[in-house]
Amino acid sequence: MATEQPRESRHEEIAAICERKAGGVSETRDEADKYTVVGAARRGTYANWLTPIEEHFVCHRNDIPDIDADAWAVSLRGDVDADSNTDLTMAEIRDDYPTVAVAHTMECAGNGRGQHRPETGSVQWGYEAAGTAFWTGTPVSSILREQGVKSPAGKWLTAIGGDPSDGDDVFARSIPLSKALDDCILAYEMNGEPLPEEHGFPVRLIVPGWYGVNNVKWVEELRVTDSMVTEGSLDRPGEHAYWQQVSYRLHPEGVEPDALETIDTFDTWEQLEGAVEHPYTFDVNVMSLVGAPDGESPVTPKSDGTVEVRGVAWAGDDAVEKIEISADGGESWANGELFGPEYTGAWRLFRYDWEPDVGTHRLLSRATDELGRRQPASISEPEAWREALPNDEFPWNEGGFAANAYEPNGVEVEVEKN
Ligand SMILES: Nc1nc2c(c(=O)[nH]1)N[C@H]1C(S)=C(S)[C@@H](COP(=O)(O)O)O[C@H]1N2
Ligand SMILES: [Mo]
Repeated sequence: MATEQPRESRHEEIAAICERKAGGVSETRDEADKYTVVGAARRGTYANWLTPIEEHFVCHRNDIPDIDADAWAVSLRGDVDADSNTDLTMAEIRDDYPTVAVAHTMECAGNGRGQHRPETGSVQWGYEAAGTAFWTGTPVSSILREQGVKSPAGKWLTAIGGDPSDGDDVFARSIPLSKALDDCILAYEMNGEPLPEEHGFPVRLIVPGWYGVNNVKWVEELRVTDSMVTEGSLDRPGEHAYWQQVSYRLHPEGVEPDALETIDTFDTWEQLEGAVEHPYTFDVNVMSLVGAPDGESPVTPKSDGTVEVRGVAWAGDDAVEKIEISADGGESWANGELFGPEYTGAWRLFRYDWEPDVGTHRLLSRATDELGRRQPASISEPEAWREALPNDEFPWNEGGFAANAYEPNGVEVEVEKN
């Protein structure tokens, strides 16, 4: 299958992106040499709420398409008004609908894959494939309402990327129509700048709080359907369902998940708890990262003996309720304080006044969301599947998706005498 082939041009693309991003990102190891993957170069990215474009990770499989924005159109297909199987130009998308901005924490579903033991292959992300930006664009609901789409019950929206496939697979991803109508947008700006080409110029889907893969870049078609994309369900050549039904699903080693037309539970964690046998990566699992101290240089406590620990915590489209910090390997935990902007789908900042002794310590952060889900300690052995979560472990899975264990993300900090 084409998706297993290395891609020659990725090295050039990565070099060009790193140059444009001026040191804010660095290349991530890709065992299979397929993806364009750069991640935040420094832990300090996670000491701030807004991620500058320069520090925002990039992840995609095919070459960035060469696009003439004036000629670009987004086709509306499927279960929409028959006489308006329309193609929307960029000018129409910008001018004929309300303009909104949403804050969204983008996290690649493969973030943390590099923490799986044994290794899983593919892109070996540590924690650097996450960032929060403001995305400006048009509500999907405004566009679809005009097409006569009203009730989302049981329906799906499939977004198709215009990136030229390396083989014959189409980059198509389906999300429940209820989510699409709730808060998704077609975005054409990122942090107030025109969308950079590597982030989806001229237009991409933003699915607030859901894993990166759902946020289709270079969107050329939106299709309202009764089921998720399955093989042969799009009226175009090529393989349609690879990115929805084969890749980006959680399963033990050697398992080929069944392609499903629909599921009732989109919450990734609920699927993982058993609601869906081999979960799809939709909303993001609860996660946190310490951004400061960053471990790159020693810290000196202030005159009152404290060091401010600062970071970010997120839980997809659920709210973060609690953040805890440990400096003794998880033996004891102290509550940190959540502060700063509070948008559905974007992370919160946290802080904690740490009173360390002189010496070297490893700081851990652990978040809990409003539904009481807490980051597990570590990633399990490959054999554990349903047994992992009750043991405070994240289940090792063959594709290395959706990991949110806290131990692998700890930071070693040297504290000097003040
Ligand atoms: N068309 C298209 N959209 C895509 C991809 C892709 O390969 N093709 N990669 C997805 C994945 S896996 C991720 S993690 C996000 C990353 O978005 P970013 O590069 O803007 O950070 O884009 C998603 N959208
Ligand atoms: Mo991703």
